Amino acid sequence: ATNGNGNGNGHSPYLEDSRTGLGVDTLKRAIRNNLFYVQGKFPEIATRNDYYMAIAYAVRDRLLQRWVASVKQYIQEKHRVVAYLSAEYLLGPHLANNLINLGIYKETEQACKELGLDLDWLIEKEVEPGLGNGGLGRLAACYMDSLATLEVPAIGYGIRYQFGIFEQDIRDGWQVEDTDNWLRRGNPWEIARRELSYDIKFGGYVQTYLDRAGKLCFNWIPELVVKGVAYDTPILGYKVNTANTLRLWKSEAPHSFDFQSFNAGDYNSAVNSKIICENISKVLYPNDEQIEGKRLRLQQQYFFVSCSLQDMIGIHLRQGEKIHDFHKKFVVQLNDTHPAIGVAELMRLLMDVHQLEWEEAWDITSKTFAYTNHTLLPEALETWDLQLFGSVLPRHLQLIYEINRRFVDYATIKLYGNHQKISSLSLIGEGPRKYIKMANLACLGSFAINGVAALHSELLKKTVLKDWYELMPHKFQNKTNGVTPRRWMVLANPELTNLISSRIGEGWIKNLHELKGLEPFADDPEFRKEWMQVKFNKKKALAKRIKKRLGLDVDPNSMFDILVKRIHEYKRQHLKVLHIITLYNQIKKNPNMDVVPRTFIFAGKAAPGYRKAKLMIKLINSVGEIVNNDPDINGRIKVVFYPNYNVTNAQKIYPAADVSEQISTAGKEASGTGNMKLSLNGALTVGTLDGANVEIRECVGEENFFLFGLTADEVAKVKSEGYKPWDYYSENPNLKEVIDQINSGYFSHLDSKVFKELTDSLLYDDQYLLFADYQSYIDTQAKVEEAFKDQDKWARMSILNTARMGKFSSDRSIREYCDEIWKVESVPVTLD
Ligand code: GPK
Repeated sequence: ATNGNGNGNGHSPYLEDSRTGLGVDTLKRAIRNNLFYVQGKFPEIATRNDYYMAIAYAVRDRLLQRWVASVKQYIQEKHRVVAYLSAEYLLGPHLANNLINLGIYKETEQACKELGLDLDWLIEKEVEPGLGNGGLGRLAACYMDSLATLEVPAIGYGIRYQFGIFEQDIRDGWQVEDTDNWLRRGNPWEIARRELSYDIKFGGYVQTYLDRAGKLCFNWIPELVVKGVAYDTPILGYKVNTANTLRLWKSEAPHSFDFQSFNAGDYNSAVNSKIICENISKVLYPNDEQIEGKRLRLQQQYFFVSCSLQDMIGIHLRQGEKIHDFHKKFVVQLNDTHPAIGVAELMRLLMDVHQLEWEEAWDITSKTFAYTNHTLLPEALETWDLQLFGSVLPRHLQLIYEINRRFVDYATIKLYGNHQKISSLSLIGEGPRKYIKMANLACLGSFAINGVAALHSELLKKTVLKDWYELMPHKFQNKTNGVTPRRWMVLANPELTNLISSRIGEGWIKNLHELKGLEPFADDPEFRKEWMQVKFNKKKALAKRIKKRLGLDVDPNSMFDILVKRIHEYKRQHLKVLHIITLYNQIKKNPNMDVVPRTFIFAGKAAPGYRKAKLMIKLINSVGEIVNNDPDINGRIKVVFYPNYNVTNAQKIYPAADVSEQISTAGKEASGTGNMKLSLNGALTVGTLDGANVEIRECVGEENFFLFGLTADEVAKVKSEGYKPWDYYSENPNLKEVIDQINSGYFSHLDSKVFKELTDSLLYDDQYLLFADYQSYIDTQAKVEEAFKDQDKWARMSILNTARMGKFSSDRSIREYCDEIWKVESVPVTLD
């Protein structure tokens, strides 16, 4: 059998030389050369990292050939380009992915073998760039992969954080954070473009004056100037020659830095200012769906957006084009509101730097941007204190006032004195303190606005963006998220990839709809056997990791029931805990009962300042401690919290899942993408009708999906009628027992206070309706258990489930963005 790793590539012919050749011998020579000439080592003294670097540089040479060809062609042929602006890119390790996309995994494995090296062993230790928090950042990474694979000219712009998402450790059941020093051993995948840099201003004030022609001009005198330097990483498509650019900005002190204080002998303050400059790209904010209204965060956003827009304008003008046509060259996608300041910044650049008049500048700006919303949670909608905003970006505050003045004039006529609506649409919020509403800036400044799953896009129109929808319905679209099958199948699960390809060929890797061809094999007993054997092997491999990392024995024959994602109340990891305790109590009361052995696996990070989320982690571990060591349970149920959930670990977890838990309160999860990766890898979903779960269920069939809980409409209704969690508690003896047990200190060495904050918030508030969904969840889990008893039937369901996941490729999502928002076309790249 072949898999997607083999070199069945359709590359155009090229010269085979030592820096570009894809054959085993050439690769071997390249690795040896790099060890000597790049690392300065010979085999006797080379470390694992030296070898990793030697291979990485060999691969990079091959990427560069395609990258240079792509850039050359884009410049010569002046294609329209997508600029994806995102504060986060959760890329995951590069090496294996690049080998797969180059089509030389097998060859490299062989070359390593002949050199006495184990490629998998080298890949294992690669540090991943964790430049994102969760779904939003990972989506950006999947989209970069699909853009390149679909041969669409694109640049991803972002921040080169020196420290990415923190590393999570668990001590005494609590999350402990450690810094992510991902660059400490160097990064072979990036190229620093020292010559590509821009000055970014902060603070100060704005001078107003009349020029000789009597025109009103604005001169921003900053308090601080920072230099942004480009660091480029090539992003290669799957078995194509297209290699796009991910351009991340690093902040530095400008060259001429604070010469005055230096000359005046104030060396300390000169050094201090240098540190202030470097601080801007120092660290990723570890909050997911919770805003942090800090000055530095606003500075980060403006920093990368200004660098990026100046870069785009530079590219455009260097091609000999006119500034007036900027929107024809670039379409700029805003990944959430984090880069929304771009609307005001492009106005500034067009007017203050390129001398356009307001009307034309606004015309260009509002034809350039499109905005993706990723959440309905009100606490995630970005606002900036107006005073703070003005002190960081005084010129932009003026521009936003003027944008708003013109808009409110328009709205006042359109909405005929509906003051409430007008004030809700205003870019500026009133109250004890005024604030800037970034979502409103994004909506007004964009020609398209989209949600990330069908339900989410509908709810946007009915709730948080209702007024915008009514005023500008033509802007609203849906683009259901997707995930790249290259990383999440070919790379993470080569065994399943091989099995699938052995029956339907490899076409599905680029056209996921072809998975449909697997459907008939659900009736083939031999195929079912092989399918379950792959799953079993992946479970065994994960069990081994769990043993190694946590010293815990888990049985690969048990059901692997998996809940992995950021820890958040709305995602309801604690509902899963209520289920586990319920099951535990059942067994305790009836130790001989016939129970399907289950391993509950959790993983995910909590924002360091999010107390309840951290308490949820502690609860999971505390329950695990009791359950895992109770002789009455005798290993039949196990609870695992796998530390430091990241892309690397996710790649090991998804393929081992029997059950995928997608249990958010309906209406709260915008889409979810872990749901897609798990299902694609053959896990059956237990889920609410939330986010993309709705569409997954439609595709895989309701008979292959374990549905529970209130719908989004029902949630809204229950809340509006005055939800009383206490009633559910007092009327449901099992639920009451579970809550009382947690409160008694049963899981916390008789300390009854540890979880009080959590249980109180459930008993007296329960914003996310755990109690309302509890019984339905328990009943559904009983059905899961019944279904799992019939392994042959389970295999059939699992195969059909995967076979029907074709819609959820990020290739499909990106195709839709290209056709319906960006209006860009594929440009096949040829190597010369
Ligand atoms: C949404 F608003 C945010 C955010 O700040 N971070 C983040 O990861 C997620 N998201 C949603 O929660 C997911 O439902 C969604 O699949 C993902 O963004 C990508 O759209």
